[in-house]
This record gives sequence, structure tokens and C-alpha cells, in this order.
Amino acid sequence: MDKLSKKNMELSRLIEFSLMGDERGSLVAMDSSLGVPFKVKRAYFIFDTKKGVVRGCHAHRSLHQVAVCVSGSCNIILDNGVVRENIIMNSPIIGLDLPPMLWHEMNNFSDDCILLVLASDFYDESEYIRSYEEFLSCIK
Ligand code: T46
Repeated sequence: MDKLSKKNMELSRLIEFSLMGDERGSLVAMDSSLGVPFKVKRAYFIFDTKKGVVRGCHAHRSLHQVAVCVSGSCNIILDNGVVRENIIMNSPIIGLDLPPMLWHEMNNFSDDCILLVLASDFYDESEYIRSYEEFLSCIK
């Protein structure tokens, strides 16, 4: 695949996890043997996001993540510098792959939204690209 076709392909890669349930309720497990494309070193979740807030607005140099909206809904916008794609996150069994060097923004959080994120490494602020101009020059 040449560079141009790669840049124009669909950006979102969704991972469907298995829903395990019984009469007591539901359970979803996530690890590298169940669809997460890396060994999970860190997990965090975003909740209680105020109305109108936009989060994210960065890319990661080498961090790989998977986001799952385990409650409520929100939008995640993916941007590779050429294509922008808006993904509606509203299922606790669907993970969105967030590979390195993919700009992402989150908005339109419902009051009950809990966005769980699994990450391939520990938190490191120097690993973030928080300027869109810098992101564009890095992916050239
Ligand atoms: C991402 C999207 C989806 C920590 O101290 N440790 C952590 O593991 C994380 C993730 C954040 N923080 C601190 C850094 C900031 O002071 O928590 C504060 C909020 O982080 P940030 O403004 O980066 O949050 P978001 O929602 O813009 O971005 C987060 C993740 O940081 C980011 O990696 O991909 O969610």
C-alpha cells in the first residue's frame, strides 16, 4: 500500500469484546489475548465531564491505547492529518484502537459517560504531541 492510500483509508479500528453474562448481570474482560493489541500497563477512566468540554486534542509519539465507553456515550474524532473521522462511542463491548501518531479529540460527553482507556505504557507527558502544527510536521 502506498503512502497516499494509507493516509486516505478509514481511520477507525474497532475491537469487539465478548459479553459474558448470566442471571446476575454482565461482565466484559479485556486483555492482550482478548483483542487488545498490546500488553496493558496502565488503565484510567474519564468521567463526570462537564457539558461542552473537549478533551484529548493530542497524539502520542509511541503510546498505544484502546478506549471503551463503558457507560453513556461520547464522540471521539480521529485525525491522521489528511482524514478526520467522528466515532460515536456508546457500547461497553466496543473498543476503539488509538495507535501512536493519531490525533484524537473527545467531545459530546453524556452526563453518565465513563470512558475507560487501556494503555501500553506508563504516563509520560513528554510522549504527548499537544500542538496540531507539530503533529502535522511529525507525520510528513
Ligand atoms: C488520551 C485521552 C484519550 C496523569 O497524571 N496520569 C495519567 O495516566 C493520565 C492519563 C493523565 N494524568 C494527568 C495529566 C493531566 O494533569 O491528568 C490530567 C488530565 O490529563 P489530560 O489533560 O491529558 O486528559 P485528556 O482527557 O485530555 O487525555 C486523556 C489522556 O491523557 C490521553 O493520553 O489519549 O485521554
